[in-house]
Amino acid sequence: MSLKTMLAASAALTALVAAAPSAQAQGSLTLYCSVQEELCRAIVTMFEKDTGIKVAMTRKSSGETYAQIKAEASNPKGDVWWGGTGDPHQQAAAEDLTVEYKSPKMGELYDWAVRQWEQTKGRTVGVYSGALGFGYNAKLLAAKKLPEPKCWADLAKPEYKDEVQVADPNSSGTSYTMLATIVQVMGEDKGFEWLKKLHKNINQYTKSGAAPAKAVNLGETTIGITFMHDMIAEAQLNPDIKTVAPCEGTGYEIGSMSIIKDARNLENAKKFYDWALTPAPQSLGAQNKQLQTPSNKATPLPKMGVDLSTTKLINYDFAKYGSSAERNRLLAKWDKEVKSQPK
Ligand code: S7P
Repeated sequence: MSLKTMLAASAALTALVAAAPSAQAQGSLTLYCSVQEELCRAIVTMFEKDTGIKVAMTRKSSGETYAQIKAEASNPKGDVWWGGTGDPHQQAAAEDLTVEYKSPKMGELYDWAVRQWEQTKGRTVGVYSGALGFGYNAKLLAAKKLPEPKCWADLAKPEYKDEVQVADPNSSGTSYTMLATIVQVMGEDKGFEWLKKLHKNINQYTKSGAAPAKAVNLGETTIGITFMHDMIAEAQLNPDIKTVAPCEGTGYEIGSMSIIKDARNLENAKKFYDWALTPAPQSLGAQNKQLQTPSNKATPLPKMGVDLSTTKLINYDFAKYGSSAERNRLLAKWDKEVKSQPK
């Protein structure tokens, strides 16, 4: 190779390196992610590619992530908490575990996402929403000669003994949404009576909220209580799965995002926050069979997702059920009066 060719090649290489975002130069970000693993990974890959910022990601359920951030409060290790139900994000905001931030992207979001931000004085913002429901494996139901459940009330009937699966509300945001929904639909006394009867029908309290949908698909349980979008995702793989919007009406989540207080990589946390509110990353849900409704108005709605405008939703009181006092009280009551009871 001649000297001229070598110099030209070296100049081209220098230009290429300067143009590509370098992970080294852009620094890093520690992300706590509370949706399903596939979507967490897809988010990380796209963000690293778009920005050159290297991401260390941990996936945990919503309640678990909240507990981790609280436990790490004197020495925070995470920068951003992305996804997971809104209630524990609200609790983290109320307990000063997360910080206020106003993204320039706020104007592009649906009102429900902005309301989440306003209610927490700027400490958490809506990234998607989704309605709670349940689903069943129609083949198993028919084989067991069981009637089709249509309402929350049905799930507590004795004929469904050991046929229902739901997550533990301490670890799972999905299941806490169920607990808060039932209390709002039935009133607290009747709601806890229902939860005690349901307890007799539960074959397993899982750690993760979406696990019962996978178990319905595999035939490990006849009925599973999850967000409807998680059940629909499994129904795409197994046509025997039927998804139900409960007849009494149902609660819903504002899946949220927060910046952790004393984040070590605050500037990169803000970059991630702004980026995560744009349509390209918000479209990754639909591409990864995660069918929540994204919060940026310009993001296409997932084709198979739940139309929230036609679903019978309750007027979920996010301020009350996301408050520390109420969430702690309800979980402690559920542990004492429901989970610890014999079946
Ligand atoms: O699978 C997506 C999703 O349903 O999971 C999130 C959930 O909080 C994480 O699971 P846990 O119930 O185990 O906390 C929801 O926010 C999201 O829609």
